[in-house]
Amino acid sequence: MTSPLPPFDWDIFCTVVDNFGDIGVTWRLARQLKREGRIESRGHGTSGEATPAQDGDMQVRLWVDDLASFARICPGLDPARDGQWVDGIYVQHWHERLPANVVPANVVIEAFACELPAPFIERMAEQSPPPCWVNLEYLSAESWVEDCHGLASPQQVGNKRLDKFFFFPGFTARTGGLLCEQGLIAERDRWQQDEAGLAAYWASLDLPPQAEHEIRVSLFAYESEAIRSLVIDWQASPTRVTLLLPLGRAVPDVLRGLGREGEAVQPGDLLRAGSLAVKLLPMTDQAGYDRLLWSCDLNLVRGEDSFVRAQWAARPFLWHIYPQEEQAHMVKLDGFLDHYLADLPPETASWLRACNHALNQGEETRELWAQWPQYAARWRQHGRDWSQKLHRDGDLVTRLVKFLESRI
Ligand code: TRH
Repeated sequence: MTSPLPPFDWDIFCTVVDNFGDIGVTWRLARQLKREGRIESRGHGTSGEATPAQDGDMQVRLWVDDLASFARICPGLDPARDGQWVDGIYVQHWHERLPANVVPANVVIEAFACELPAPFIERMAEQSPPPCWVNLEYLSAESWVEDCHGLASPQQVGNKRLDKFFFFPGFTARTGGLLCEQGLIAERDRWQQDEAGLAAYWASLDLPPQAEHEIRVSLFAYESEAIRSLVIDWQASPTRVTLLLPLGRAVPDVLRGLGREGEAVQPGDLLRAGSLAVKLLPMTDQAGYDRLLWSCDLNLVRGEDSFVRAQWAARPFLWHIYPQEEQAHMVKLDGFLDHYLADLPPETASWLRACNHALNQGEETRELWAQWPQYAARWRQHGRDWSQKLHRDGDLVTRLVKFLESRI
């Protein structure tokens, strides 16, 4: 017999548009809300019996339309099941038919403007009081975000009016901030200071400890000619470079740079050419990916969630932004760089901007990479300063809870 479901505190709806970002963000959000998402003025909290929630934890249900993609970053998930508990979160496969007698949670989040099912909205309107309804938007550093963050959009449902609130992640105090779990920064610091632990980590990937002057780079990006170009530069580098490469869309460009176009590769393979060693990695869960970012000297990241995690890694990173029509993404990239580079000397800032542009526009990197030794130390320090600055105004879940408390 299956156990009855508890009343839920949070419902999160996610459609997987493509890749792993939509599910990456919502899965991370779900787990953080479970631990840190208590809203003081409301909540049925922990009344469920046969559920894995621990005392004080919130009950969170995550609705996902594509469980196969989700399973790539969550090995514990069974894509064949309609409903299941994973890490204390109830994961519900979201398809056309809603489960019978579904009761909406106190707070309902639609991620990235995915449309909630009409019957579910009707159930929301039947609740008294109705749930808080939040649309969690994509992350952008553009200035208009501050004006739109927190706005309500009235929705007529039958004869009831429900407000839907727009919640924008962002980089300033007047936005919703960035996802960052409590304790993450301390855990990162411990990891980065633990030399024996780092050596054990590299050994677990079949790699020796990092040599003096060796550069370790992780690469999780989209297709780009700049990657082929960097791989050529790294082969000719005066110092050793090790590239950590999770299997994915950037692999063909790396192979072209190595002159091994079209070769079949698999996780665990180690390819050597000149000063460069390329280690192919499997995709891991999100915690494993964090550890990779924390361990490298430079991280090439993409989309939204890996981009944010690279900032919490406090190390140099380049952002391959999700491409949009008519180069709209370049405006967003520059919007971010305006913030990120604001405190750097102009020469360093313009080099860093050029590196990001080169990755995104698929340009030659030889002259830019040649300047790495000149800027690397300053950039590394900047990574730490930037992560501290971002953390100062509070993380997204703290801000979301405060926002909802002020509206209930
Ligand atoms: O995968 P992305 O490119 O995702 C997206 C989506 O395409 C989305 O539609 C788009 O709107 C958005 O980008 C901007 O990049 P992202 O956001 O970095 O997500 C990758 C996730 O995968 C992130 O949560 C980290 C995770 N990951 C792992 O868990 N393990 C791994 O080994 C790796 C490499 C990544």
